[in-house]
Amino acid sequence: MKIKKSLLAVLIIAVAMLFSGCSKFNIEIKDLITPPEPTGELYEIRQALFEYTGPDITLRYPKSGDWRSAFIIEDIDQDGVDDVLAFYSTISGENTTIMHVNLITKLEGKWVSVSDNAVESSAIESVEFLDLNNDKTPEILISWKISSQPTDKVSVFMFSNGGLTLAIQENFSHYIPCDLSNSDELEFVVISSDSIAKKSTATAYRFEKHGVINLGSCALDVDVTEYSDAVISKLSNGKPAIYIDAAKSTLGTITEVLYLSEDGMLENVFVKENETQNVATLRVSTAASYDADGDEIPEIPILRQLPSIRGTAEKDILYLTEWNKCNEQGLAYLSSCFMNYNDGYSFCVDEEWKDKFTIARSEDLTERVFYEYSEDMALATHELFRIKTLTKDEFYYSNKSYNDYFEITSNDTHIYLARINPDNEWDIKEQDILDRFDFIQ
Ligand SMILES: [Ca+2]
Ligand SMILES: [Ca+2]
Ligand SMILES: [Ca+2]
Repeated sequence: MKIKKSLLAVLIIAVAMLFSGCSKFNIEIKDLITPPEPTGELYEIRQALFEYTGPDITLRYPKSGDWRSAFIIEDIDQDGVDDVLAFYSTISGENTTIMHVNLITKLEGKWVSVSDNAVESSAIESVEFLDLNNDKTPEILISWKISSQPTDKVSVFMFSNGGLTLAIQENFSHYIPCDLSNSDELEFVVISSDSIAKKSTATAYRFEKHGVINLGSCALDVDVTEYSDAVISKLSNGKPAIYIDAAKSTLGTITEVLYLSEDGMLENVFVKENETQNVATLRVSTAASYDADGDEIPEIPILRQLPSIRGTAEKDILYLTEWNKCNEQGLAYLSSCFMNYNDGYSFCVDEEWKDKFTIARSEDLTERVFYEYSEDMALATHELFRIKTLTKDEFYYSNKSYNDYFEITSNDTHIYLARINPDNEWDIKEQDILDRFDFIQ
């Protein structure tokens, strides 16, 4: 009954405020209905935090990731006793928000705060647990939002002897835990890109049993506007490497490739010391690196413009993609393919075809027409073959006949047809088309 009465009182005040229009009651309803006080263990944990901090704190909740609570209760070192990470903020003298992570642990049956780490930041983005040094106790990765800076900050804490030790704290655009050295311990690569200061670097660390080793930094392209997710793979010689596609504003796309050199230092294949641009991998499109030959290692695309026989409008210009493997020296040519990302297929061409053909779109855009072409041909008129993409509905229910086409393949939604010019001078056969066609995965 008592509960009902107090709820009624809250409602009366809330309704009165809604209709009063009086600005001096600048209180929101959420301030009047406070969440229930925790009981039992959580109450004792909260009290342990307040004993350390005093009452003037705000509990904070990680904004993304798997761990979203202000109190993460987890037996981090698996000694049978729960450990608690508590997140809160305070305001410092100049109205600066300071985020804290507080470690609370149970000593002789009583919860007590044992360490506190503070970072000037506006929010806690995420918390992650990952065993970087392979000692069976996870390291604690915390991302902090820094509202005054273009990049966020990541802290890595090691949990040892019942306390938290700050191992590294860096501004970052991406961080990539990966094994670059084929060892038990993971390397931890931090990509830090500051477009205002025009400085981009990657720094690698190795987490060992009792500490961290800095494996050096290397330059990255300074004009990158956005990084894609990193792909952890290998160079063509089998050495572990990280591939990161990145957009360079309107200029196109590049791929940064990072690995550890023979002396164990971080290297970028395409941006050497004192360089600022990744020139070798720049392509005027959004084409991503892609495993073009199925060996589970990405290849890097370089685009070659095909002669346009329709005009110079953007829609009339098509490209042949050269796929390249990557080794420590740079790019190594693999193959040339026409990539139709729109329709989801690739068509790879023979070396002897190069510079002797071009491709045009049909008027209705469903076809790509391959022509014999050479520079002394004023106009490509010798059609070799064409590839057509149709939805299954278009194919089965339209009045059009495709009797002079043959089916290359189909998937759940589309059917892929080809028509060979019977007068083509290259003696192209159906099997030649089938052998070179593939879906883009
Ligand atoms: Ca524990
Ligand atoms: Ca560990
Ligand atoms: Ca590959």
